Amino acid sequence: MSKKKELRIGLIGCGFMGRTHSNGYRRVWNFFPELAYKPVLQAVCSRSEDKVKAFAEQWGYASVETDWKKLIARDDIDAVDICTPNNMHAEIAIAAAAAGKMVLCEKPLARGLEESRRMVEAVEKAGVNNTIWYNYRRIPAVTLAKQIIDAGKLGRIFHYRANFLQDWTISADLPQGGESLWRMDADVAGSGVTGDLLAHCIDTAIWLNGSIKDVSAVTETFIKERVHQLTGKVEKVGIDDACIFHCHFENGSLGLFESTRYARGHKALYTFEINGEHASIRWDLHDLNRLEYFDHRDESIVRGWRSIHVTDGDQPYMDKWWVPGLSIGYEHSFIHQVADFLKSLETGTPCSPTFREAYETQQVCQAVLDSAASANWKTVADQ
Ligand code: SOE
Repeated sequence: MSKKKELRIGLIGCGFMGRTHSNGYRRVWNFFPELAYKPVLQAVCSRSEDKVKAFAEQWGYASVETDWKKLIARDDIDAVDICTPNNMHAEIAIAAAAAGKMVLCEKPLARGLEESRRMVEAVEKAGVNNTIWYNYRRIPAVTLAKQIIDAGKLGRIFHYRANFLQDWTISADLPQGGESLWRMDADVAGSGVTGDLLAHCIDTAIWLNGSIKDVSAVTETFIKERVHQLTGKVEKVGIDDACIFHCHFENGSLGLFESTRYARGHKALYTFEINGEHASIRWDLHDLNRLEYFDHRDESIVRGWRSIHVTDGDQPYMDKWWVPGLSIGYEHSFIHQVADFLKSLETGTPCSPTFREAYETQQVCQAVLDSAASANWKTVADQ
């Protein structure tokens, strides 16, 4: 008989992110057996009864709901996990917090700052545990980058560069809106690549290199009108298809960020490079177990970029997996996030990024969008 404490999960939304999170809940206790808490897949909710029943069967949820308000009202749910489109995050999170549930919410926190503020207030007022799924922090090579920077190995940091490139919206025939293409609909998503992709880059950047002070951005919407799936009419496209911004970090370094859904050949290429006084590091999602490191203090005859295959038990999270030399994948970052959330319940420390921490990413996103709209520099703290 298990002595673990149960954390009964109520998942809302069963799309792509519902799958990644469910996989995390299912696998965590096989690989993190020391944790005191064990997730229990108590209920899943989606408006379509057929869809939610099939999802529950596939992933092992004990029950289904078709109305998220009913799921939140249940007294056999401890934590609500929000995997809906962005326009539902605020309403669900605020109601869940008011009902005393812990809240885990898929990124970005919300569509904009007003919703984000209300969400932070709600979880803090209710005193419930909360976190946002910025999963890339928990890829071992990225976590190792954090350890290297915090150990001071790079020295003073001069440059932070990040890209997130995709190519899935190039066709002018692609409609906007509706269930599968809500990321193309500004009313539902809040923004385009800024909130969807750059938000990841900004979260990682703040975590690795500290706060961003001010930004100057340009955005472009290459295809101005598209058929809307819900209305059947040709409607103006409100999202940013591409966004480039540069910035000052509070530590004095310069940042350069680019994201687009129009980079033919790139499906999900997230990369970053950081250049410091003594050393540089770079990382690439397509080779996610590798961290590249250059240290100028190495003896000159062997100086060069080191390719660190992050699979050793001494490296972050890797003592939990196979044996040194064997790689893990994208899905493991979500398993690590579940493990860290469960650990945070045991230790009583917040699971980063909390809603409040993710609010700073929202402020940067807003400054970026405002800067692009006004063709002016924007100060993040003014948002
Ligand atoms: C968009 O295509 C997307 O799925 C994002 O919504 C995710 O957050 C990102 O990790 C991968 O790309």
